Amino acid sequence: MPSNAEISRALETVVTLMEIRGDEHYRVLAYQRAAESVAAAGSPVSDLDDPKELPHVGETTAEVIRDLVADETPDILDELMAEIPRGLVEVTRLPGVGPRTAGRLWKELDATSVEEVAALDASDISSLKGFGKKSAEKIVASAEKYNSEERRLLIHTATALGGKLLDFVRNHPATEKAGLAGSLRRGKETIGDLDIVAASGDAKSLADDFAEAEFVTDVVAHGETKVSIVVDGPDGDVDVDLRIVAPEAYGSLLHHFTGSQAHNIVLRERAVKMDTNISEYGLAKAGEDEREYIPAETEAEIYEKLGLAYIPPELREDAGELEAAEEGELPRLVEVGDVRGDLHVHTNYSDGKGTIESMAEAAIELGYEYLVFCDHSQSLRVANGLSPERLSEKMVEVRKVDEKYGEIHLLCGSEVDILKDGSLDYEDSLLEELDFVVASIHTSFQIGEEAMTDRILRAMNNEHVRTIAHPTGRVLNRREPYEVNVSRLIKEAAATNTALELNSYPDRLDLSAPYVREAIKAGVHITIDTDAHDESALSFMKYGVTQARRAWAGKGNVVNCLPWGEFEEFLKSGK
Ligand code: DGT
Ligand code: CA
Ligand code: CA
Ligand code: ZN
Repeated sequence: MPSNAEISRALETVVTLMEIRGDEHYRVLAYQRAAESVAAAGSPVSDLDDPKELPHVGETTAEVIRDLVADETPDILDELMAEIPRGLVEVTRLPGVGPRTAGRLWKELDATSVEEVAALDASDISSLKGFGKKSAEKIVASAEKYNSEERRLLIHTATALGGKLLDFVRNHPATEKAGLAGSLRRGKETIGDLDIVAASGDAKSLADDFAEAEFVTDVVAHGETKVSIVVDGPDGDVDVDLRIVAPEAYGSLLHHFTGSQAHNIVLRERAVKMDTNISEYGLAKAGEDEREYIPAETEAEIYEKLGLAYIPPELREDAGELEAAEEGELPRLVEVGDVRGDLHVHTNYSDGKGTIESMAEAAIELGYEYLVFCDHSQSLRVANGLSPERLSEKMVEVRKVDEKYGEIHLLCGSEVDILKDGSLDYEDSLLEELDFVVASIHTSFQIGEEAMTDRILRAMNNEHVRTIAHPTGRVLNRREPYEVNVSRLIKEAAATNTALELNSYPDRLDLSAPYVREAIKAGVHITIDTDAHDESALSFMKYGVTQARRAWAGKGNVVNCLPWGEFEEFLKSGK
């Protein structure tokens, strides 16, 4: 049965498509109001006898809602989708282009996709009624930028695809050892191409079979020790490189193709000072030729020979790791197993799919000691944000369900919207009753850097706000961060004893690792949260932990690595 949030989103899609088509305002408004009514409804719309019981829902929109509840595509949506070129929805995502503008670019200039908008002359657009020269130039420029942006794989996609290909290599009879290398092994938030390394005594048979595997859509290069192929990813072509060496040189190969290139360069420079050459074949005394290289079977040997502690892949970015490894000052990095709870998850009270029970049981499976439910607040109606009354009801229910489970402590919090002026979406008296408050921004993104920074600083100064969720609002491959001065946020977080979130959702990973590192240096604690909207998303924690590792974080920097007793103390003692 579709949730209210899903029904509301479908109605919003109708609104967008009608606007692209140029329908009359009053007709569009009916769907807009219905979408809002569904989002604001206190109980599942699918339980109603008649959707017309909802405010602002008349016979036409009620019919559409009935179809949606029955999981059928409403006629109006079929009709709109048949009529409107698919690429136009993407056009509406360009900054400064709403659905009505997208519709006019289509009807008056025949542009039906971002590519085609990028190919327009700004003067064609400004010749249309109602467009200025500046806004026309902005539209073309943002379409050009949108296109030229290299689409990189999200870590979740790369991990799944990389895992599948690695399984093939590992299961091949000629393979002795194999692993993922490159940016995926370093845990970068997005991945350009996949790199796999393997050790084998019969490289040719592995190379030949890999090049002919069923997942290959194109072979770019096929040698005895190197194969480059293309596979079909969820969003298009993905390049994959496989390199094969004899088992005794596996460490050298793995190290070389893990990179980063910048790390390899500074390591090579250090080796040269020690009269040593380093390459993908191994180490050699300066002046010797390639055949004299002594291969390394493990990466640890390489660092050891160069007088360094082992450097974990996440730190190999030429960001001070060599100095720290030399001084024995590398941090002990946080691990997934250090995490004791998740402080920001949703339920079907707002826009989540799970219930309090189902999310609790999934958290118990992960061995957590505590779980904090943070549904959306009242003004975020598209996400079915909770009215104060529903939040109070939910508090009662969380406490009741908590009694049922001895294995875990269930807490009731909220993801409270930070309104445009920096005030919060609930009264202080209500926030005070909650166990934990996450504050974040979901609306009014374009208010300028100074206003946005001040807005978040004001929220940090509320005594109940314990962490700021996804502090820059970026959505990878889709939305730039809003303009905000992160260094000022970090300073104020330190001054007000507010934590900053590292959101583990694969398309957020926000704060990004360099900022998390800056925050840690300033003494700010971070919360690594999944923002899960269903049970399976609780497993995204690993992606947040990987980014925290890239930020040199130890478990002492992470609030939700505290064991329950200390976390309880953290809650009680306030800011
Ligand atoms: P990506 O694929 O853009 O996300 O980033 P990486 O780091 O996986 O880069 P990639 O796939 O070009 O190369 C994998 C590793 O190979 C890289 O981290 C360092 C190593 N490497 C060795 N020689 C070179 C070289 O000449 N150029 C580059 N780019 N990498 C090299
Ligand atoms: Ca790569
Ligand atoms: Ca590569
Ligand atoms: Zn959230």
